[in-house]
Amino acid sequence: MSSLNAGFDVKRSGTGVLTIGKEIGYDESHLDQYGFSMEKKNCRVMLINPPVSFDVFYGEWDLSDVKSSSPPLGILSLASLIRKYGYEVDVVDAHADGLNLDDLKKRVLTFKPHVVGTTAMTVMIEAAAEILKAVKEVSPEVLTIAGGVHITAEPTETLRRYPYIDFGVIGEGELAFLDFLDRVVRQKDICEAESLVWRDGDGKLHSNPRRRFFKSLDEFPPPAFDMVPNLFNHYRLSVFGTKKFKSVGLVSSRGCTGLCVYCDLGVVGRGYRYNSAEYLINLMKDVYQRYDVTDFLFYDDLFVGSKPRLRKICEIIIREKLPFTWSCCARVDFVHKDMMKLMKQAGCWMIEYGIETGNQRIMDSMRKNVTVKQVEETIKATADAGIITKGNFILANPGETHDSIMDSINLACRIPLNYAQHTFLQPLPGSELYETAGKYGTFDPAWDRFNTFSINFIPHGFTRQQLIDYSKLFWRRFYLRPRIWFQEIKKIRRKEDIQRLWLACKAFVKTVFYRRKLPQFVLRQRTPVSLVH
Ligand code: B12
Ligand code: SF4
Repeated sequence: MSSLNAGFDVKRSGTGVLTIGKEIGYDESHLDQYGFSMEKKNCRVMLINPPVSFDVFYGEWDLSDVKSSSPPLGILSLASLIRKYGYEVDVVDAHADGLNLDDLKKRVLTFKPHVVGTTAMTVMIEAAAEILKAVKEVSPEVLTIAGGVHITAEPTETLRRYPYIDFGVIGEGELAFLDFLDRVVRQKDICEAESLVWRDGDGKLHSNPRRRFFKSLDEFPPPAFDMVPNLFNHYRLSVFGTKKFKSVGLVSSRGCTGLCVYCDLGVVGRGYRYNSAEYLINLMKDVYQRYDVTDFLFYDDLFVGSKPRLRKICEIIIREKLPFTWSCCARVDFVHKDMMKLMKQAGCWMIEYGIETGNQRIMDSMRKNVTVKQVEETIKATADAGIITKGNFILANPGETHDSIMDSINLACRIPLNYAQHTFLQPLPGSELYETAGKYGTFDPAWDRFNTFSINFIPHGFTRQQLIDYSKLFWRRFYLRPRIWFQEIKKIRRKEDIQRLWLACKAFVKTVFYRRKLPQFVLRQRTPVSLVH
C-alpha cells in the first residue's frame, strides 16, 4: 500500500509542475501485454457527464444564444475501451439531456450499476459530487469514482470535501480504469491500483503512484459516439469554431511541450503523443459514414505538433478527395508556415491561436516563449494562405497594467485577425499560477467559478469594474470595424450562415452592453491543500 509521498500531490508542487512528463515517464508497452480479459463480465458501469447549468459555465456573460455543448470525449473514450473489454456500459450525458438528480436516480435504479463514474473540470466538480451523492442515496452499495482534470489537480482535497466520492483516478483514465474494474471483478485489492486516490477504513486519504503516460494511443478505440443518444439533437459545437452546425469535435493528440504558467496539463503531461494520420483519417471517415458529418473541430492543445503527421493527414485528405473541412488550434511558434497552403488545400478553414497578450513583458511572465513579432508574422502568414484566423487573448494577468491591456487590444486590431476573443485569467488548479497567484493580486479559489469568463483573479492596481470595462472595450474596438462586418457579409452563402451570424450578433450585443450580476466573490488568498501524512 503506497503512502501519499509516492503519489502525485507532492510532485505537483513547486517546479515539479514544469516537468510532469519527464517525472512520470512513458509506458512503451502494448495494451494486450496487460492481460486484461476481454470476456463478457457481470459488471455494469454507468458513466455520467454531470448536469452543469450554462450559467455556471458562462458566469456573468450571457452567451445563451451561442451556447455550445459537445459529447464528453473523456467519458466516451473510457466507455469505448471498457465495452471492448466486456463490461456493460451506460453513458448518461446529464448536461446535454438536461437531467436533474431525480432523473438520474431513476436511471440508476433501472440500470443497477455496480460502479458509477463521473468526470469533471474544476468548474464542474460540485455538480459531479452532487450526482455521486444522489447515486449513494438510492444505491449505497455502488462504488463511486471520479476522474478528469480536476481530480488530477486536487486529488486528496476533492475526496476530503466530498465523502460520497469513494475513489478518484489521477491522470489518463483508460488503463487506470480498466485496472480498477478488473480488481473489482476479480475481488483483488482495489487499493493497490495505480493512479488511484482512496479513503481507508479510518477515513484517511491515500494517493497511489501515478501510471506512466501510455504511448501507443492508436491502441485505444475511438470515442463511443454511438453511446450518446443523438449526436446532433443533443449537441451543438461552438458557432465560432465550426463551419456548419453539424460538426464533430475530436482530440487526436495528448500533451503540449509548452510551459505556460496559467495552463493545466496535469492529465496529459508536458510532452507530445498522438494518433497516427491513418488512425485519425479512419475515424473521420467513420464519423462521415455514420453521421454524414464533413466538418471537424480539432480541440487538441497542439494539433500541429508533428509536421510529418500533419503533412500525411493533409496528403491523404487531398489524395482521396475527402470532402472535409476542419479547424484546429495552434501555437504561433509551432505552426509551419510552409505547410499552410497544403493545410488550406486539405480543408483547413480556420486556425485558432493562443496569442494571449500584446505586451512582451506579460508574454514573458506567462512563460509563453514567444515574441509579439512572431505573433504578427504568423497571423499574416496564415491570412496570406487564405486561412481564417482567430486570436484568443487573456486579460487580467499578473503584472498587468492599464498600458499592457491596451497593448493587447491594439495588437488584436492591428494584425489581420478575422476573429478575436478574450477570457479573464484564471489561476486554474493544476496550473503553476494556482500556487502563486495570491502574490500578484486577489484570488478567489471557489471551484465553481473556474470557467474563465468569471473574474476570480484581480491583479494589483485594478478594480473588478475596470476589468469589465476593458473587456467591453476589447469587444467594441475589435468587432465594431467595417472590415469585420464586410468579411461576415461576404461569407454568407446559405441560410445557415445567416442564422449563425444572427446568433453571433446577439451574443456580441449582450457581451458588450450587458453583464449579468452575480454575487461578488469573496476576496481571499488560496489556502494550501491539506495533505495527509
Ligand atoms: C476539448 C476540451 C474542451 C471542450 C470539451 C469537449 C468535451 N465535451 O469533452 C470544450 C471546448 C467544450 C471545453 C470547454 C471548457 N474547457 Co476545456 N479543454 C479541452 C481540452 C483541450 C482537451 C480535453 C479532452 O477532451 N481530452 C481528451 C480526453 C480523452 O481526455 P479527458 O477528458 O481529460 O479524459 C481523460 C482523463 O481525464 C480521464 N477521465 C476523465 N473523466 C473520467 C472519469 C472517470 C470515472 C475516470 C476513471 C477517468 C476519467 O480519463 C480520460 C481518458 O484518458 C483540455 C486540455 C487538456 N490538455 O486536457 C481543456 C481543459 C480540460 N479545459 C479547460 C477549461 C478551463 C475549460 C472551460 C472551463 C473554459 C471556458 N472558457 O469556458 C470550458 C468549460 C466546460 C464546458 N463548457 O464544457 C481546462 C480545465 C482546467 C481545470 N482544472 O478545470 C483544460 C485542462 C485546459 C487547460 N489546459 O487549462 N474544453
Ligand atoms: S497554454 Fe497552450 S501552448 Fe501553453 S502549455 Fe497550455 S496547451 Fe501548451
